Amino acid sequence: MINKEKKMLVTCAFPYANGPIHLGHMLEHIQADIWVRYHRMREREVWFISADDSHGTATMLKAETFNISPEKLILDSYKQHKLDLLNFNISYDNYYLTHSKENKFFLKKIFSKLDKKKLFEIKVINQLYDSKKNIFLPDRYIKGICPVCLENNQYGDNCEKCGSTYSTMDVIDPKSVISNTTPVIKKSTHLFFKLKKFTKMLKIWIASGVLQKSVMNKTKEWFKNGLKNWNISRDAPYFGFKIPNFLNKYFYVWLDAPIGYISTFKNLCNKNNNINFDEFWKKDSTSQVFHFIGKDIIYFHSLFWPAILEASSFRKPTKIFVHGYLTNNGKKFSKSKNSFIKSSDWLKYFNSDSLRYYYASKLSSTIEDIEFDLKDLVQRFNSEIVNKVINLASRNAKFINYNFNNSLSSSIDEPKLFSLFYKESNVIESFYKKREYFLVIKKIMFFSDLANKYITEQSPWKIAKNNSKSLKLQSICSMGINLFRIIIIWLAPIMPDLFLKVEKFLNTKLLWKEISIPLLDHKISLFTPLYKRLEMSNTDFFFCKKK
Ligand code: NOT
Ligand code: ZN
Repeated sequence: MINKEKKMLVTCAFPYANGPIHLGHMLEHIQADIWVRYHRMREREVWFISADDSHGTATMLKAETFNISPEKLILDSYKQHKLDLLNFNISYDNYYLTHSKENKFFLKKIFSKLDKKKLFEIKVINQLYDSKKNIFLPDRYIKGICPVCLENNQYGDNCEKCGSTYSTMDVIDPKSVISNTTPVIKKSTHLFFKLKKFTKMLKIWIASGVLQKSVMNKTKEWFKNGLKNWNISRDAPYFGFKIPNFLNKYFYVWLDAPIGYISTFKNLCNKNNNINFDEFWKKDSTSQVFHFIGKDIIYFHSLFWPAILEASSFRKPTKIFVHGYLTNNGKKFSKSKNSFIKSSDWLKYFNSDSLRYYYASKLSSTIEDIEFDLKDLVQRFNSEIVNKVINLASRNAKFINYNFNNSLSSSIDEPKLFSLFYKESNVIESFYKKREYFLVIKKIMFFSDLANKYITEQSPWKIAKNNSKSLKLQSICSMGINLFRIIIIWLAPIMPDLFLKVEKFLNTKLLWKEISIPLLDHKISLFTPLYKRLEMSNTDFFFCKKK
């Protein structure tokens, strides 16, 4: 029976089609997947979706460099990305793409609603234009000297050295990244969404507790400076959806990307008759919508997106969960030149649970960055998962398997210790709900130590020497296996592969709601090593190439 609490829709930000899925992306997909798996285990109705972000100048230019059409590029990426995510057990109910008929449909519908409400203004603006390549240059395709601190080689809209943001028009000695020529200034007509009109609504909405505190404080600065209307059009050549009745103009990728949350869900509803689209997206929906995003795209999700939803009479998100960056030596993972690991490369050397475990052990509900340290990961997986958790099973299983014909005892050796364990579930539940996964891991390690200490004190190997069939021996080892079972139920949202292996080993389904019921008079399977230790060898290449 599905539980009666509100239905949930959970999303991750859409990875761009123009690059591979890397370990930076995985931080978010894993964070969200753990949360979703936890709620599913508690029998909540939860739908989990994401998609490829197909459109934009970068996709178009990337396709050009490969000499293929953007359509081919995005389909190839889509297939690969979907597989990459699946290989990390990210349990999407639907992983779609924004270049879809559903997305076009909702984009047009929303656009025409906004247009009827006169929420666009037309403005002629100056923009930098690459006259060799015949293309208007997005900010990211301009490099030059920072107008604030005079640092060389900075992007067209912000300086990585001093952190200032500025208009591309102010960059000193700008160069086109595409052709390395000096761009010229050219006028072009654009459509601006009147974001300013939504200032009051957004202030109230943000104050209603939809954001973490630190994120909310960030938005205060934006309100202080006044919200600016938002350019939602782009000049041809562009890869995206065309704007109706506006010659040679396309919708900016950042307008159709969030609409992808709606259209990806719609595509899921088309495939599954048990889900009611309106129940999730109509204005007064009582279902919940949660977006997991990185801190670089707060502006889009806390201002543009709710304003668009309000204007087009859809519901707004229940909460937006923002996380920090994955860093290596303090630098953002995807940017720093020597720390770029594709998720498909990871799996050539390591299992997916190891990364999931490492991230969980560092993830909290804050927006602090998370430092990735491969040595630390290997060491923790080996000492915590292999030496503590798995060892707890192996040291007890061998007696149950060989001395007792796989049978667990008919009573619990130390009921008090057993109840001490399962009663801690409440605490672990609240850590999961609050996304304080590092606390989940701390607790689990504390209890793994406790379980191992119990076994060491009881020393079943000593009893076995004198009486290899003694009931006491069976009961101690069964106790060890039962404590292991609780630990694995707690770990399930984090380590789904391990969880499945243990279900086979214990020869039963492991359910959260049955955590307090021990396995007694029950036959387990033969124990086989669940995970080997990770080795550091042959991984040097991880940190030296960026494609
Ligand atoms: N592709 C974007 C990025 O920054 C994220 C798009 C988020 C998708 O990687 N949905 N929305 N909004
Ligand atoms: Zn600067």
